[in-house]
Amino acid sequence: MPALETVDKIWMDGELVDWDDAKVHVLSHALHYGSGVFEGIRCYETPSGPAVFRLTEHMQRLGRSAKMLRMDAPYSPEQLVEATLELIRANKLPSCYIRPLMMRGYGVMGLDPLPAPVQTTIAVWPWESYLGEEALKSGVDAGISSWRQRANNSMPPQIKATGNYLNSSFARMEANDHGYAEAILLNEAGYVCEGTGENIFVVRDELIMTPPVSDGILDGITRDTIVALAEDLGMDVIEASLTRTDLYAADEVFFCGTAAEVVPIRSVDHRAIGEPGPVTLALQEAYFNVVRGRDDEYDYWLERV
Ligand code: PPE
Repeated sequence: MPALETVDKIWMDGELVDWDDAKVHVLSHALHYGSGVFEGIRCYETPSGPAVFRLTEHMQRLGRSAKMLRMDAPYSPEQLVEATLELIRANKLPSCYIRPLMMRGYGVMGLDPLPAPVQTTIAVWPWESYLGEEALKSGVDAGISSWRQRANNSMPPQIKATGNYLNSSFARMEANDHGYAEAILLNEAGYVCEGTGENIFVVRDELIMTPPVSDGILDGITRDTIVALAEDLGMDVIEASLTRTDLYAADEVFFCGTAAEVVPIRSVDHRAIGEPGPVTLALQEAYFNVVRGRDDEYDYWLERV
């Protein structure tokens, strides 16, 4: 695992600070109690310069996550969009991953987060596809986790809260131990939810299926993009609760997410799915065309730096 590739500046509450100076206190509330919300966004090189994919929608989701934690967001989505574009310009990056974070900071301890101040940061860095370039081409082996997905009434999966990801980390460590590239989490009822950092799609008999948000998943922006692109390509997409058997019996299965992009799954629990299939490859190509500014129809999803 390569170390993080550093850049010049990080945005902290309205200031651009040097990368090495972007620090918080060890008694920051979020470090102890997971009281933070975040986003993952990507900026791609396009023929008309760097552009951020669905930036406003990511910042709106951050606002919804903050609301769930009863954080009064100190910055509006529009202000965070501007801050992000300014930061990418300042770091002179042609493409990058973007990580906004809104967290309960330093000042009080104890479980009630409300008295703790809210701190907002945005960091950017060059980040290759999360599961690797080879994964995009050849697919990955995935395994169903023995850990269950966080539940709607304990740690709502629909929001991107930092504390939620302890659950993802349990599953990811176990998957690595078993030789899988990624885990697939089921909810307590046994239905398929998602990967540790990706949504999931299943293809069988030319029908594309993905779990509904109510089964306990993040309402992914890449997921939404894939649904739109599939419909454009004349493919049928439905939301359906899926069992592990639906995964084993699938013609194709793939993950999608901002960091991971669109990744074919070639086996689940040692049951072969096969080489990346035609639907996955068509959607992967369509996705890269959109994010890289090669599809005019979706130009409105690109926010230019
Ligand atoms: N589910 C989870 C649990 C998740 O974390 C992500 C994003 C998705 C689905 C896909 O959502 P979207 O990016 O809106 O399509 N995970 C982010 C963080 C990954 C990480 O490991 O860090 C991401 O992809 O940026």
